[in-house]
Amino acid sequence: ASAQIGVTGLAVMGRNLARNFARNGYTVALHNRTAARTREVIEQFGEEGEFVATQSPEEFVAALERPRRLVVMVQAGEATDAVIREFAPLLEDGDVIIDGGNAHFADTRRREKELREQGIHFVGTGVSGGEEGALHGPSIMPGGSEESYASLGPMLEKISAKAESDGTPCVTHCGPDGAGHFVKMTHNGIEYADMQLIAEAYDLLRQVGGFSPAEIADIFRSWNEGRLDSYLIEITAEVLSHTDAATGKPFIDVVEDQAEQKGTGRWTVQIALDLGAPVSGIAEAVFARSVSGHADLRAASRKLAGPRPHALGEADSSAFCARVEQALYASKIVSYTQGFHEIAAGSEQYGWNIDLGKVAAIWRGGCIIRAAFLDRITGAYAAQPQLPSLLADKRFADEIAAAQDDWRQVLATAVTQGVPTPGFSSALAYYDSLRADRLPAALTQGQRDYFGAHTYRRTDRDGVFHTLWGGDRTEVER
Ligand code: NBP
Repeated sequence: ASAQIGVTGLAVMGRNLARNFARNGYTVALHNRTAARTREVIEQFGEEGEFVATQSPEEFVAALERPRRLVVMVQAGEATDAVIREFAPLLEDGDVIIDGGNAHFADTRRREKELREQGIHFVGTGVSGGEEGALHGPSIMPGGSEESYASLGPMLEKISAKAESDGTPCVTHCGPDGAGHFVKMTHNGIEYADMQLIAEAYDLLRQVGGFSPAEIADIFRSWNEGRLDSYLIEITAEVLSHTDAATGKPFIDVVEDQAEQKGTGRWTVQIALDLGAPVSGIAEAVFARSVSGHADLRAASRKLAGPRPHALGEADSSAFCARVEQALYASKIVSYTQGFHEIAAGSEQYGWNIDLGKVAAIWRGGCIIRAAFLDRITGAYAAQPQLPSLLADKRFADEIAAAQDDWRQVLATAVTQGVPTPGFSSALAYYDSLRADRLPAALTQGQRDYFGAHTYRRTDRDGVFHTLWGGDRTEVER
């Protein structure tokens, strides 16, 4: 046995992670269900480091130093269970299986428990950054036992991305069992919200601002020099400035406007509903993709009454552009506030004790939502580890205060002109709901008590009350 780590599942993610380990000086055992893929990796990349190619699970396990560390990088779901069933009987006490796929955290909790009973550590690990990240340094979100992290952590720290501002490795032990995959799921939910907000900014600049895709690319490039500096803004500019070779048109105009999804955004919303965490921005982002995909419904609705957006005059459009930047930034603060709320709620529900500041810190590099903004969130949690909400941080609150007039104006324009802005709008609604002195929830409680005797609490004294709506309307205490 000579390999410090092994990777089974050598499609794009697995092979690139294996190469990353090898490039960092580790000897890496390789395995794949279809052996041809293993040979291919050796042929193409064998020179990059020390690999041990293996043909069977037995050979793979035998190639690993103890405690064995096996990274499973196969399709999430049934394939992961199949691989675990195949390998677990070959392992011994203290060995570690690392699932780097996009597993649902509930599956990870189940697998961790089953394997723990067999003396095997199971580390459900979020890996973000796509294939490039896997090769050059992803953001890594491992869960599992403390003991497994002690053996695995230093290796993950070596292959991970490093935060640009201070060189910290973008990996942290998120917490027990499903914590890592939960953090990764929420990362993806926030990614959905970020993408939706950027899409709305683009749409407004195009339809109301009257800018061309190339001009909007330049606007995003300039935003990328400021507080919105992020990977997603950077690639947005690249996509918008690209010209379709076949037609000579802007690439954005030849792509069908129906967004697809693989499911992690949807999970984030489903779980948030169970936890009672209001992630309205992420939900709107998931629904916006879903609305876009309903081609028939959209075709049947195209003639519905309403304004058609028209471009502002040139002088107005540059002021509008600055306002859209404010709206985008304020909405972004809200969507991160909501995402971190969900992580806190999950951590509380499952007893994970997740350090939100560390989560923000490991998203600063390697992953899709990496951004200068995450340095700010890291700083906010460093200053106040028990921060109840990002909006409770003075700097964020001040920034929203400064942005809100523009944010409201942008929305007023969007509504008047008939441009859909579910992300911007829901972010502002959330913000105003939190600020409100009184919410109409009091009426909701009254209605619930009326039709279902669901009871209510009073503002002026403790206790649970019900009004005899069908009788003389006296109040009784329950
Ligand atoms: P895929 O998700 O396309 O999975 C392909 C791999 O799974 C191949 O190695 C395949 O083996 C193996 N596999 C399957 Br399918 N069924 C199997 C079974 N029953 N037993 C053993 N092996 C089986 O690969 P990927 O895109 O590299 O992603 C790997 C994991 O990483 C996924 O969970 C994905 O969600 C996650 N992820 C992907 C990205 C990304 O950007 N692509 C980012 C972050 C995380 P074969 O060669 O024999 O068919």
